[in-house]
Amino acid sequence: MDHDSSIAEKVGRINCPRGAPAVSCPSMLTLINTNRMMPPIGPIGLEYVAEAAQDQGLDVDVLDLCLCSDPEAALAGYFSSHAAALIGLSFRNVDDCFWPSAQWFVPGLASLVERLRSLSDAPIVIGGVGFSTFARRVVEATAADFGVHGDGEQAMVALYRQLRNGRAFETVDGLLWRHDGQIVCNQPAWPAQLTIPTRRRAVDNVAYFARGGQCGLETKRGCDRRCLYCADPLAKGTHSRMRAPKEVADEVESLLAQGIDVLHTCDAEFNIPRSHALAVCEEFIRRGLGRKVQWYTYLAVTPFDAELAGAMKRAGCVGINFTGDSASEAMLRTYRQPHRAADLAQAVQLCRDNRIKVMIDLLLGGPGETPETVSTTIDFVKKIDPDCAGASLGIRLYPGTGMMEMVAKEGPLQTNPAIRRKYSGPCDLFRPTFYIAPSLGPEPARLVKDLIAGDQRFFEPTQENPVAGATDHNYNDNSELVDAIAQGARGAYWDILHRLRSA
Ligand code: B12
Ligand code: SF4
Repeated sequence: MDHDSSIAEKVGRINCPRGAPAVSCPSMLTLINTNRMMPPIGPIGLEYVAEAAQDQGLDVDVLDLCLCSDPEAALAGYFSSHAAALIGLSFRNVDDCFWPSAQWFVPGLASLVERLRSLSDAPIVIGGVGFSTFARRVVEATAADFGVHGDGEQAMVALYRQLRNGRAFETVDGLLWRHDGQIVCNQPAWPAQLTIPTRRRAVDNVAYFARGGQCGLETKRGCDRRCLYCADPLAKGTHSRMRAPKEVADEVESLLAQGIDVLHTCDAEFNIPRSHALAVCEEFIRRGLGRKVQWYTYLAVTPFDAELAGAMKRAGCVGINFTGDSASEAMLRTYRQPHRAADLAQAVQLCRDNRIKVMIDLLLGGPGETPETVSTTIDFVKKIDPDCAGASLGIRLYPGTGMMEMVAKEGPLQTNPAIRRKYSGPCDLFRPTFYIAPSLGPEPARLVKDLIAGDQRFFEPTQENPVAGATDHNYNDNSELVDAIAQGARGAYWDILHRLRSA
């Protein structure tokens, strides 16, 4: 379906008086989805922000560049007839975190900001999970007026109001703003209890379901663990912040009412904490949602037990992607994972017992990884027999993580043989920069492939010089997935790829 046939199709008007000419709304908050990766993932963060702003009485337009075949024409068309008071851009992915693809999206965002300056005088604010990982750097690189680190629902409304009246920007949680030529960064608030609108009408979720094969929803934000490499606690908060199970179930019903019945959670890990995961499942079961919806989720390997697995199955869970990382005792300790290889085996068995499909995400090549530890992991995973295992090779380095403290002890980044990157000049973590333990040799992907030895349950790492036609589990512009979804496939991408391979 081509959504470019008329501007009205690309712009979700969610709070303008019916029939009023658009230019009569100079108070408009215009929110733009900048993520055009295919298959398309709905901009759920932007949607929550839009509906929260609407609930606070703001006039909101959502301009979704992902659903346009010609974004430039969509932008020009929109701003020729609409006057925005404030423009908000969502920036989900700074890069694709996938070595050796290593695609960086900041230059595209900077060009978009520049183009918007030529179309509108409205101030520009950027937010999103990718944004929050590198907030100051993104504001600097794009010359945006503002940024929001962390939750956007309250911050966006607060910024909008301060722009209209008062300009007390220091009162807006998580705001980045300019003062006397400096960028000032307010602390994010990380509210303990999350209350988010549940309507899910601000973006065209039906189109996302048709083209993306599933839609997201969140049950919680943040994470209280500190896995060595992970930036989630920095971007989303250092504690789990929960939504009421009733609210989550209401949202599932809103999506079901639109014909969307395959979902993917957007929590860091659904089972942290376990009690909340169970409470969400119980609410789904109480409402009979388990018979109407199928959902996939990310889970930490522990806590996971028969009671939780059974409740998840009855609540509609059909697939779990475990943050397995490794099955080598040494590597699990290095990654600061609380689980052990035996927990992985039990997790797979519990999924089998409950007929839940199971994927294990591996993270190969971290500090101290050797051919022997990789071999231990791959052999163990083969033995415990999940449906799929993602053999990711190369760890994306983020400032502020334990990984960076560890890597710093190895000496300067610039001369560290473990660093892999596709750009020249000084090492800069803002750009896609990866770590692969040098002891895996000059061709680490080859080594991992040889150990996998053609086992179809594994998604192999991409080689540094990929051969034409090679397929992988990078979801960045993955035409295999795009085609399968167009032909009706639904589900988590690993499950769709697995089904394609097994066909
Ligand atoms: C679930 C998930 C997936 C699922 C998505 C399922 C679905 N239907 O949504 C799947 C598996 C498909 C997936 C795929 C990918 N993902 Co992913 N994913 C996530 C995860 C766990 C949740 C994202 C999410 O929706 N969060 C919930 C929403 C509500 O939060 P939010 O977007 O942050 O929005 C809030 C704020 O940021 C802010 N906000 C958002 N927009 C705006 C705009 C304005 C103006 C303002 C003021 C505020 C604001 O307000 C919102 C509400 O408070 C995140 C990690 C995380 N914990 O967030 C990774 C994450 C976003 N993914 C990531 C990556 C790299 C990818 C892939 C590129 C991987 C790949 N190579 O295949 C693809 C990209 C797919 C695509 N088309 O974009 C990275 C991005 C890191 C980076 N360097 O930028 C993350 C951060 C994980 C990580 N740490 O590595 N992903
Ligand atoms: S990898 Fe998962 S459990 Fe570990 S810190 Fe990140 S989100 Fe939390």
